[in-house]
Amino acid sequence: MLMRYNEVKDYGIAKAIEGVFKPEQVCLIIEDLVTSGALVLETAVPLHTAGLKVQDVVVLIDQEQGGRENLEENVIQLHSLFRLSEMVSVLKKNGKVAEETEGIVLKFVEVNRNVAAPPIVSTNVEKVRVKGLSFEERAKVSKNPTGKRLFEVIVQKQSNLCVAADVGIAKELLDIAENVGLDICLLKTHVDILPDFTPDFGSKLRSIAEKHNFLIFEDHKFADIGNIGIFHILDWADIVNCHIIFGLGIVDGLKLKGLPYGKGMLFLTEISLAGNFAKGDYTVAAVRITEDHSDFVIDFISVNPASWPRAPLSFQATLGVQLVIGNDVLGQQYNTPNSVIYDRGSDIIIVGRGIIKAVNPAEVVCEYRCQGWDAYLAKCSNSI
Ligand code: S5P
Repeated sequence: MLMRYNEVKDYGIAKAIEGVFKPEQVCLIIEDLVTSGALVLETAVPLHTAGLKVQDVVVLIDQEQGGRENLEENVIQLHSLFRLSEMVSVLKKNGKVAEETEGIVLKFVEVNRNVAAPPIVSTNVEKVRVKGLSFEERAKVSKNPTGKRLFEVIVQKQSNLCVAADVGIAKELLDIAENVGLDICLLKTHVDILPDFTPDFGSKLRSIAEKHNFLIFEDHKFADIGNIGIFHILDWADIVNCHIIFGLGIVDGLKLKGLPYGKGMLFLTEISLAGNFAKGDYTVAAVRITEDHSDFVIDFISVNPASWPRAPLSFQATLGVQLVIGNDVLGQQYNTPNSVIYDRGSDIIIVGRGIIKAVNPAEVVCEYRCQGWDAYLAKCSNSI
């Protein structure tokens, strides 16, 4: 009998799984109910990582919201004692629930039957290797023009490094862009932290981007319905991002304004800061949106790509990267370029303070770039 914990704590057993087992043993998952299957998949990942074989799950009730199909897609068979629709009909037949209740439940089942396949969302995953597509292949299949360009730039420059230029003033940002530009494929900006922003900032940054052949990603984290605001971001940024805490209107709004100019979006699906809420249903909904807007959404900003069943096909950019594993006082959780790209299957590393706070950013940027690219090459040659 094994227990799986939702979080790995730094006290107690400090492990995701508790119990006695040997690698290669078959492990049966037991749950009370299954809806979309996300929770079962979340449980399966650390078991699988620990070397156990997970092929079946037994549940009391199948709520018929796509769980059976989603689990099958991940080679796990669902065995349920009852299906929700059958159960409510038996209860109704025996006078235990009213006809109206039966109607509500059956309607619920019908409406939710096709819940999209969830990603496995787990922060406990450490080493699940994912081979993934090469950037050349991604450039061929990308439906968004900026996405295509980004992949081409990555190949041309042999760099899957994005620098997060979180600096205090615009002049400093332009200096960083100039210093690291040759080694990066993407520069991430936070324009609203620049007190000396002037309307010519965008054109200055664009000319550096064109000189050094990198793209610009404004990390504005849009949320409210598509108002681009005073920074004229779409004039100079190639890529923007958003989250959907306020609903889906923001994606349509940004797409309406950005897609005619060929702009793209990276969607915030997981967050690297401790205690964040971008998990579970949020991440499932975010994945569904990217599928519905693949002409605009280049793909995801994520933390644990290896824990997603579709990781090999989706493109992921991951934050929280430094040359050593650790945390900062604000809850940032750092992993190394190799662990992010090779172990977790991400595609691009986004590095902030590891580079911009270094004594010599121009030197350190080469180290990150080499480590990121070597990990990518190793991932591509890894036959899984
Ligand atoms: O999940 C996230 C999402 C973002 S956009 N975690 C993050 O850290 N970020 C941003 O990435 C954060 O706002 C910062 O700009 C950068 C990470 O910087 P670093 O200095 O911790 O590498």
